[in-house]
Amino acid sequence: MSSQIDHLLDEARRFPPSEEFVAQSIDDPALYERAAADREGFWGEQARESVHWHKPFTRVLDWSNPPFAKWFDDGELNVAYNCLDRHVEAGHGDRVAILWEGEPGDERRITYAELTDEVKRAANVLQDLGVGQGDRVAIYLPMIPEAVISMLAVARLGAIHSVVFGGFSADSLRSRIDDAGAKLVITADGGYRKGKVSALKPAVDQALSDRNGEGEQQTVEHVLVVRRGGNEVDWDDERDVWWHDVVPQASGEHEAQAFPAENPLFILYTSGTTGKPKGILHTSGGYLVQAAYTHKYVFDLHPESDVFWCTADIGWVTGHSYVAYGPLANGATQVLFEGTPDSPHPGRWWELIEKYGVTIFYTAPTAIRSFMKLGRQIPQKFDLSSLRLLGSVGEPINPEAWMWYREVIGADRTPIVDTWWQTETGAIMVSPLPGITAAKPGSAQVPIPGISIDVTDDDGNEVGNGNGGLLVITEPWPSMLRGIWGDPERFKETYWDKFKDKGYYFAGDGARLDEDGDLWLLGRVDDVMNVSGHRLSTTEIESSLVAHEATAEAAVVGASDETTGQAVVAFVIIKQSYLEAHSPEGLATLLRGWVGEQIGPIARPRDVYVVNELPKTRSGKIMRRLLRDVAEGREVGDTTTLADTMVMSTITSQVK
Ligand code: 6R9
Repeated sequence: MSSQIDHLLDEARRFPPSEEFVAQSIDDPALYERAAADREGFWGEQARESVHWHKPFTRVLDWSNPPFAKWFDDGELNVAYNCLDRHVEAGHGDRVAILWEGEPGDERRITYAELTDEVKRAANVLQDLGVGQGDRVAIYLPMIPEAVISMLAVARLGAIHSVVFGGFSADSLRSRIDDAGAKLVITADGGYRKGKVSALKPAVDQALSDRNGEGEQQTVEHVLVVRRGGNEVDWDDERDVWWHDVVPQASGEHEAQAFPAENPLFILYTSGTTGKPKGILHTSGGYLVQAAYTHKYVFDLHPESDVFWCTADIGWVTGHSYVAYGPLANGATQVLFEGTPDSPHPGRWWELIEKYGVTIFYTAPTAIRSFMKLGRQIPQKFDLSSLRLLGSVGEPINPEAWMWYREVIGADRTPIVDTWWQTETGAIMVSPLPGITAAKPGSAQVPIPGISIDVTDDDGNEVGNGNGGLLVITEPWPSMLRGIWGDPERFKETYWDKFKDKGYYFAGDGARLDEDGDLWLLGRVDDVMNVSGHRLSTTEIESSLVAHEATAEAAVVGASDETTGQAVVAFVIIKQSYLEAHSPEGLATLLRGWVGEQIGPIARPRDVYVVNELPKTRSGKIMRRLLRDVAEGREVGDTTTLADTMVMSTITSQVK
């Protein structure tokens, strides 16, 4: 990738933590030293520090059969006990675990003692419904406390959950239920979304009735239904059970049994670029250790005083590791919110930060950019002075958005941690440590202590500082995926075959190392374009477009082009003030010229389309594949994982 243009790498701004922040921070440079001196020993220490073991492990890592790792494998633990009972036993039962707010504004404040009690009851109910160690339970719920309670109840029994986004269709739900062979589905009648009740139960009914072909085995025995929306639902007396009929009545006594460290904890489906979704499998000990360790040090957590808020849905891996497991394993207090950022008004998130005194806030660049579009006057109406640390996850955060986040939300004072990781990695892998690292806008910077990452060429050779290539993980890590559910071949093929000789994990992301050795993520490798023999990154051109005052959001794709091989095609959302004063043609000329100046003529988009929305998944990732279809004049492909399936027809009509 040597012919890439190094525009992003010119970033010269540095933001070291303030003296005040450093003075109170738990981050310690010795973490890096200890991890570098004895990696496995370091993980052993973290595992003993952050997790309670019913039976201590004697071996940290078994890597005798790569890529199938075993961590802490002769140890035994109960994941739910670690997130609940032990905090109560340590005298923190009265500490608030969850500050929940529903979309209509209803509230629930749940202490660790109450949460423990509720999970014990739910675990007893699940047991009565036949759930035991190793059984799969599908969870299809809105962001209500029962979502977290269900996950923990499943974990408590040594069973395996598979959380499916509440926004996914009956079809997606059915394929996930079938692939995992789920025995039980936990759902709700409906949940609130943008002022209305959006029904969930009908999708479950449909998923369980649509049996296509004879081969399909119905594995689901029961559906446990939480009443949330109050909407009418169809009922199957044999199969369906109301949560409120059984959980409050169940016994509050439930002793957590210990399970082996490698007992599976969850399956989470992630869309592949081709083919059916992959069921990413995580196990108990290593996953919990790294989720807790990263939540503690990356967010500089003070569990007795911080109020943490991760805005991710539990249907995303970020919701697993930084809503359910990390914060609860660390005994933190956190906000859980059912609604969307802009309902009933565009300042809803900032209002919640003010109301609950949130100190650590973790969200996605897509959300930050949409707030930028609305303007700083909205957050400025609220008191955000409780915030002391901000985090970003899900995509590269362009320097422009990073600066806005820091200045407008963080009062030009809070550190920002840009955290790189994946469903497959289970927990954060690359991130600044806020009490130590001098942050650089747009760069995720350095592997956290204990993690070994490199950037290599196609043959696995290090590219060295100042160069770009492929992001690889060179050593196994505790929260690594243990496989793809039911498909060990695909697991090897997708992640390990590319660098088989070296034994590296291939992440599928392009990255560059700058002269300081800091990492810059460039997007999925499939999104890299080749224009007249130059490899250009979508991220870089998007960052340039967003750096122009007129642009609120941008997505760039490579479309086949007779002369240049591929051509840069940009889809941009323009800020209202510019939209009123300029024609779409004028704006396209303006932005083409801007990118040409900022990066170089080779990066100048062939086409710039002004649109009012971009196609995104529920976790906020732009689906460039669909835009490529539009740019190449093809029929638009599969849109089932989009948050809003109407977006593509709007874009297609705007482009014509
Ligand atoms: C946690 C999560 C994983 C992919 C990953 C990469 C992108 C995530 C990022 C980032 C740049 C960051 N990604 N965090 N890119 N900077 N800080 O997002 O998991 O949904 O599995 O997505 O997201 O491309 O490979 P997942």
